[in-house]
Amino acid sequence: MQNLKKQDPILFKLIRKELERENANLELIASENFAPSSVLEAQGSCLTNKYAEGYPGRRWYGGCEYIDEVENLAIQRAKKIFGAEHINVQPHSGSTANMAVYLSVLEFGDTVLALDLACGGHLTHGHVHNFSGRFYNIVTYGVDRRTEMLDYDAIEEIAKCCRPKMIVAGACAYPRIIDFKKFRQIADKVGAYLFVDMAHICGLVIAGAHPTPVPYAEFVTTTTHKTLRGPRSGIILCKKEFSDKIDKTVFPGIQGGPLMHIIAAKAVAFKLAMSQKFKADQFQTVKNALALAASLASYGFRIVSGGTDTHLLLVDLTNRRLTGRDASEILDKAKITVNKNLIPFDRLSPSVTSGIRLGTPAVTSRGMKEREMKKIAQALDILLRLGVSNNEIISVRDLVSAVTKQFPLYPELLKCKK
Ligand code: DSN
Repeated sequence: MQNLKKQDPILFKLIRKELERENANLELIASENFAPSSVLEAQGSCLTNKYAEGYPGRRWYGGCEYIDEVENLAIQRAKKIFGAEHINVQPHSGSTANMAVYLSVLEFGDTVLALDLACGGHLTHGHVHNFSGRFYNIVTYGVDRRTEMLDYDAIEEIAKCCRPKMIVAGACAYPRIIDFKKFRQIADKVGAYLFVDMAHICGLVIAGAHPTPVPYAEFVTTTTHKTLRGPRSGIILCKKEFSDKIDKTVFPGIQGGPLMHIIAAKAVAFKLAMSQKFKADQFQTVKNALALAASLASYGFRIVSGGTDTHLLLVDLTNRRLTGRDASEILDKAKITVNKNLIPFDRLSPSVTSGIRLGTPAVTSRGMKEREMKKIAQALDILLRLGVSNNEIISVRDLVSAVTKQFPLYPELLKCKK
């Protein structure tokens, strides 16, 4: 980044500081990860210069011969890793991917059945201020009060009652395996489309560490930057019969020119996702989440639903007399990054919360294993107590520093002159 350093030293410094922060901190936000350098390079390439409205072979601009090859490569690779009939790689984000699915087959006012945000759903699954909550009649299902897991019989009852045109499955803060086959059966019983947002578990699905929704759902969307470890963006997978509708809704329906540098970076991420290393990392991500949950439970933390099957866990802090907001602030001081999160049937507001969400994708990408998860649990046990002292925070910061130094991030970038 020597040109950036010369021409915009202020911005160069900020990027450098963020690089150092990412390297020095323990990143436990379940939706974050570290894109490989090859993904960053494709994102930073000259493809950012090119307008390419339309689709390969059908563009509104000249000069798209290489751009077409880039997009086709991304599509072919995605088809291979997901086994999908049709792929649109142009959505700028997970939210626009979701918007395109709704707009392709629903009318405004149609009923959509989706997971309640308070039980782990996403904004685009019906939040009152989001387009989804404003355009559609959203009915929600939750988790069972006792098990804190999805209750498919209860979901079926709600579906039979509200007769949705679409059922949305998928979550941001649900730690258990989602049974997509059961969702398909429910959708069939009420004549609804099934739409799965697999953003969080995408990498696990590719590796076979979580069952795939692709055979069961008409529509599947995902972001590409979470467990998949690609650039910040989204894609849509659908059955062939909906390919025209989806493509037309993405462009010209809701987007103009595609971000070709990002599509190129997605193609790189899809290639890397075919490797044995990627597969092993995804299984290790789950093993690490299991180890972290078990270790935290041994310190007396209550893990929502009693554990995890995936890359994330929710920790209820009620018995520690801390809120999620307090916890996240304390952890920040010791360079451990998490997010506060509602737990099912939370009595606190979304900006305070009774819990935190922890995820293992980013620490696993750095090479950490069960041994480090035990150290992280020990650090959380020290920090998440009412009245933790400054000395304790400093001692954990030293522990974090020792662990992160063992697993350097982007070493070639850090070596560059400041
Ligand atoms: N905001 C993301 C998450 O943190 O789960 C979902 O898009």
